[in-house]
Amino acid sequence: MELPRRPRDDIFTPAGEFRALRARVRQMATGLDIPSVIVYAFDSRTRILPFLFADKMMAPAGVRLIGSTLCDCGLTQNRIVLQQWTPNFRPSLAKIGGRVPEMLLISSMQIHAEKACELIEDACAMPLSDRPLILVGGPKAIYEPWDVFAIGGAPSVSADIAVRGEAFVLAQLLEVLMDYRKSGGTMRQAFEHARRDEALEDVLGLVYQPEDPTRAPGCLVDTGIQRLVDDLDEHPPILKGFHQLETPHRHATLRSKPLEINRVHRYARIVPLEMTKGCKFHCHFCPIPAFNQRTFRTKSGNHLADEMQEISQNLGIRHFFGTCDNFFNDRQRAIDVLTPLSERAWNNKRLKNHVRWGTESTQYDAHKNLDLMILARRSGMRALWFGVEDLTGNLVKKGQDPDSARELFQELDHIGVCPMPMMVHHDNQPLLSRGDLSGLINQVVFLRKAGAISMQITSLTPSVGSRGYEETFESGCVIERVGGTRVKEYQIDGNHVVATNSPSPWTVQMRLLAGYAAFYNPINFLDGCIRPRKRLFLADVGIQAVGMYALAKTAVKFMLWAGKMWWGPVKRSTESPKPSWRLISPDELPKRDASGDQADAAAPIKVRFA
Ligand code: B12
Ligand code: SF4
Repeated sequence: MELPRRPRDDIFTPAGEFRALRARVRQMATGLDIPSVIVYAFDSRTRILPFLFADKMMAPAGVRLIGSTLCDCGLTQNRIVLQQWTPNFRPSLAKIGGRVPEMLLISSMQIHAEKACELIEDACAMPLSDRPLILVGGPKAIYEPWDVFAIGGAPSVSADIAVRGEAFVLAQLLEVLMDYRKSGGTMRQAFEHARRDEALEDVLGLVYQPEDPTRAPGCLVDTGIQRLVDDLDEHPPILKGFHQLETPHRHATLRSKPLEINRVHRYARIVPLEMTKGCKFHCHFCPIPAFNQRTFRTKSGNHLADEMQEISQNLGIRHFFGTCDNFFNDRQRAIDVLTPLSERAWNNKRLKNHVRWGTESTQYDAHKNLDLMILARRSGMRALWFGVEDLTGNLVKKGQDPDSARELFQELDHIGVCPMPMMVHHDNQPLLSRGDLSGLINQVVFLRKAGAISMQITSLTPSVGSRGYEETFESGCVIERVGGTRVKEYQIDGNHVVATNSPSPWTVQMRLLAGYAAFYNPINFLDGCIRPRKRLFLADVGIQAVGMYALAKTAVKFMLWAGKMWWGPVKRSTESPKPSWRLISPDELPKRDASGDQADAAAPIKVRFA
């Protein structure tokens, strides 16, 4: 099911509120020293084409923004641990400035959730007096918050709060907690007292257990859908997040100091940068429009130019990946972003000569704005990823078609922007077709000829939070168990085939492999060398070489999964996963009895430390 949306006139926070909120919290945090550790959960079993190398070269934008927000709220003692760099880290052994962290903030996608749960389990094994306040955010908490409570059926192994919103929600939460924490105790105690006083109920976007679980057994309090910050320029300064990164290592503890700023570029070679958010389409397998409450938000071109310049000058990083869902979603906004980027210059060189960036767009919108591609190139754009899905529109129709793809790719090739298509393979698509373009390999070959530089092929997978999620399960195609073993969360990545009606699902996995092999192969590599693409020669042969290497590694994983499915038995499910807890609004929570030791809801008690 999709996330609900707020009433049209109540989607956004008031303009300037995010900045003002941070200033208020900063004031409250004056003189307090609250160490926190932020962890990006990462399951290395997900390392597969097409992100085999990119995944380790990035310091994700979400955790950086969380770190910047904490810092801008006056909580400056933080460490950001990326599990892809520091896989053995254990929160229970963490010390920052010799002190046990008061907050553990975990960010997780669904595919990394097992690792997130292990982190929670480790923190929950600490004595209660030391245990940090555990917050979980990111896609796992947004779409399936219930999974981070009573992990493995153990009530004591739980996060304290699942945050279903963006950094603004965290700042709002901090404002409430600081009111308690400033008079003493720890952040976890502040949370317990705030919850007891019902002070968290006005912070939209939180899920937590009721203070007294017997008041609503099996229920979690859900404070409602978040408000969004409309103007992304309101976000805190970008560099703050980079100052908090943990140096990559294989120890379970933290280093005494964060990674020196002048060494960040050695590890974080590509910077994911928030540029725009949202998409006007409504594909049945995608949760993005609903998460954004069908809005489209951007940073201004000048703000982005400032951020790129700052990062380039201070960190020496040249490559950026815009975390857009559909960059060309709105023509005017695209112009407003691209123009200042193309005009920015420092040290007598234009921005495009200092940095390069790429992002995502639909093929339809990019083609509609073909005339803007030269401006895009002048602004430093060097690659554009397209959700082509299926060129024939058999899976989803969003204006894509072979002719416009060819025209677009050729234009991009001509001006020096790499076209990077992303395909979704589905049951109605044959591997090869005759006389038309419906076959997967036909499309891959067609796109390669049209100028594609890279290729992503995923299989249609139920995406939690999307319109078609439940329907996919109910259609009976979703695989629940293979060889008696339950499909794991890390396998729900689109790379492992986990949803197909095919009587031989292993063949579908092998089709993905064949699709990749039709793109990354020695013939295409040699072709790229002999008949070089004018402006994209290096990118083409480089990506072919890396792609072939990554394909060899991916093939092993694909074949193992295909082998398991071949051996079987494959058991499918007809029921979508049900939440393990019921989410109730604060109003549904049975009120406390005025007699007894629980306070009357009408007169909430305020517990403060002396
Ligand atoms: C950029 C991106 C990537 C990049 C970089 C990922 C990275 N490590 O940074 C690349 C291309 C590598 C990538 C890969 C994949 N991605 Co991706 N990706 C995105 C994208 C477009 C933007 C993410 C981002 O940086 N946003 C900007 C930052 C600032 O926002 P944010 O991450 O959402 O974080 C905010 C909040 O979530 C919250 N928050 C986050 N963490 C925490 C923690 C706490 C404690 C708190 C309080 C708040 C909080 O606050 C943050 C700031 O406001 C999102 C879609 C989207 N628009 O969100 C998909 C998305 C995250 N990806 C997704 C998927 C499925 C994948 C892949 C599996 C795709 C594939 N088939 O291969 C792979 C996985 C690779 C791997 N092994 O990890 C899904 C995850 C779905 C889910 N339920 O988990 C998303 C949501 C897209 C979708 N389908 O909806 N991805
Ligand atoms: S075009 Fe892409 S981002 Fe937009 S709804 Fe469809 S899949 Fe999601």
